[in-house]
Amino acid sequence: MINPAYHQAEFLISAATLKGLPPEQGREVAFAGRSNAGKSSAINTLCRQRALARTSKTPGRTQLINFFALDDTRRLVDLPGYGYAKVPEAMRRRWGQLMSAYLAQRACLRGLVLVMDIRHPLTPHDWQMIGWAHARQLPLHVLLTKSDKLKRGPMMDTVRRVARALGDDGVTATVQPFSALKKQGVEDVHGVLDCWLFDDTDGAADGGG
Ligand SMILES: Nc1nc2c(ncn2[C@@H]2O[C@H](COP(=O)(O)OP(=O)(O)O)[C@@H](O)[C@H]2O)c(=O)[nH]1
Ligand SMILES: [Mg+2]
Repeated sequence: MINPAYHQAEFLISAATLKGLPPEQGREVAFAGRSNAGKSSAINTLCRQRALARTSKTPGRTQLINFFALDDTRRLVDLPGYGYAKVPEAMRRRWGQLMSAYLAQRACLRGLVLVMDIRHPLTPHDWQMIGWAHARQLPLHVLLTKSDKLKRGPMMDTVRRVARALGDDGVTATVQPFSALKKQGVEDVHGVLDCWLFDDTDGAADGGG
């Protein structure tokens, strides 16, 4: 059973700078990935909404952090995409500063979902995101999306290969195939998100004081 909160997700705010972030209350989970990897499609699929996070065929235009509220205390965050060749150097630098600061400083951030096209995993920018998450021991879950593009054998080979590459690098992460198109792997992601956003059994304070 999928938590109905996802279905009720609503756009909250877009932030272009750290100053524009919503207050540090409750919990949030961020989605990162290169432009066109399928991040917005994944968020829409997970929330069972068609156009919550806009999906686009012309990537690289926006550098906004988009917040979606599940309820008063829980948010999904669509981070600006990266790796788009035509982005000017100054914009790329600005992206790096914004991402590294957000990932390092955002205390209510409970986990990072890294979305990678299963046909093009682990680009240098992906490793950068992984490094920033690892630096603060932020839980990491990898979605190898567009899994509908591969047959089952190559799909599972890629899942194992990515998991091994992360492990070899000393990174703790869970890895799964996902398809927004075929709705594959949706329940697995929800299991992870529920744990990060809704689970109270770890005794972690929820900013309630
Ligand atoms: N075949 C397939 N295409 C997908 C999937 N997810 C996203 N796409 C397509 O990939 C393109 C980029 O998706 P989008 O969600 O906008 O990527 P974003 O830039 O990471 O937010 C769009 O044309 C989507 O329709 C998927 O699971 N399977
Ligand atoms: Mg997007």
